[in-house]
Amino acid sequence: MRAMRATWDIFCNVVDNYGDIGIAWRLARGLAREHGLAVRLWVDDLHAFHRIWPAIAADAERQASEGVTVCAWRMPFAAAEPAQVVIEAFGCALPESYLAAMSLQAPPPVWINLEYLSAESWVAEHHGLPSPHPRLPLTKYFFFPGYTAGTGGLLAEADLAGRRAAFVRTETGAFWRRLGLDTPQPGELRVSLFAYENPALPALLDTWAADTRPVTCLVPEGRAIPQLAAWLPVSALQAGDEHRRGALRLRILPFLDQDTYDCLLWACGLNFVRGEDSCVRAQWAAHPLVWQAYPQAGTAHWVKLNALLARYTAGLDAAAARAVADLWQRWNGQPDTPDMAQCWAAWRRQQDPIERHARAWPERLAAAGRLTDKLVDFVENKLR
Ligand code: TRH
Repeated sequence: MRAMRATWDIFCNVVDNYGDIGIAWRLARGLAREHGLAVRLWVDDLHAFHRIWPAIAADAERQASEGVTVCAWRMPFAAAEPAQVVIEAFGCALPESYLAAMSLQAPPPVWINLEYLSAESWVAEHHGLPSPHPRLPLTKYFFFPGYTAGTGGLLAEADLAGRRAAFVRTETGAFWRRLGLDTPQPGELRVSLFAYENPALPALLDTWAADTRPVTCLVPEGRAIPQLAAWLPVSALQAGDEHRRGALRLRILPFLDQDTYDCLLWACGLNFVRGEDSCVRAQWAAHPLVWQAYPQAGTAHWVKLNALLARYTAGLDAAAARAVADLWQRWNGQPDTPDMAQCWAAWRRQQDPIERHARAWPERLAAAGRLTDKLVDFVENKLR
C-alpha cells in the first residue's frame, strides 16, 4: 500500500488561540491538494476554525472544504472506521473508542503525533522516535517540525514563493484598497501587529509615535486590542477604527482569513507575529519580523525564542544581529535588554541589512524541507 492511496485522519483539539487549528488546517489542505490524499480533519472547536477560514460552518457535523472532509469532533465519539494514517496534532489524545478501533485494524494505522515547532537542537534527535502504546498493539511516532534537514521541516505550500512573488509584483495596491487603505507613502513603514497581551506594547507605541518617519500599524482584531485602547486612550476599538498619535497611525483590521493574513504579511514592511504558525509565515514572507513566543511556565519560551534568534541572525553582521536580538528579547520581556526606545533606534539604524537578510532568508529556510512532503515520505516508509 502506498501513502498516496491511503486515507488520513487528522485530530485537532483547539486548546486556545488559533495555532492548533491554523497548523492542522494548513497541513490538511496541503496533503489533500498537493498529495491527492483523502483527508478527514476532526476539530473540536469549529468556531475557532470559522475565524481563520470563514467558509467553515460552525454548526455542521460534516462538511467539505478545499478537498478536505471536516468533521466535528464531539464526545462521546461516534464510531468511525479509522483511517490508515492517523495524525494526532499536539498530543491532543485520541478518543478511547477510536484508539480501540485502530488496534483492531490489520495492519494497524500509522499513528503520528505532530509536535510543536522549535528551533532547539534537540529536535532533530527526537524526530521520528517511536513510542509503543502501554496496552494496545499500536506504536505512536513523534514527528517534529523544525529548521534543519534532520527534522520534519516546515509547513509551506509548493507554490508559496511563486504566489508571494506574483502578489508583490502586481497585487499589493489592490490589496491595500481592499482593506480600505492607501498605498504606503515614501518613507512610511507599514507594520502588522499580531500579539498576546504584552507589557512591552505601550513603550513600543510611544516609540513609534516619536519616530521621525511615519509608522502605520495594522492590527487584526484580537487579544492586543484592550491594551491599544488603554494606551490611546479610548473606551473601545473595532475593525475600521483609526487613530493618530505623532508619527504613528494605528488602524484596526477585521480578523482576516488565513490566506488574506498571508497577504498582509507579504505587503507589510515589518511583521510582529506570535506563537508558531504566523512566525513561520512571516519568515516565508521575506520581510523583517519580531516574534512573540507563546508564553510558557517559567522561561521555557525564552529558550525557544533564543534558539530561533540564534538561527535567524546567523549570517547577519554583529550590529544588525544585536539589533534584531535586542528588539525580540525586549518584546518578550527578557531582562538585561536595552529599553524599547533604544531597541527601536538600533533596529532603525540596521533596517537595510535586516531587510536584505529577510529577503534572502526563505532560501535558507527551504533547506529544512517541506513538512507535508516529509510527512508523506515518513508514512510511506512505515507502510512499506
Ligand atoms: O494563535 P496563536 O497564538 O497560536 C498559538 C501557538 O501556535 C502556540 O504555539 C500554541 O501552543 C498555542 O496557540 C496553543 O498563533 P499562531 O500559531 O501564529 O496561529 C495563528 C493562526 O491564525 C495562524 O494560522 C494565522 C491565523 N490568522 C488568521 O487566519 N487571520 C488573522 O487575522 C490572524 C492575525 C491570524
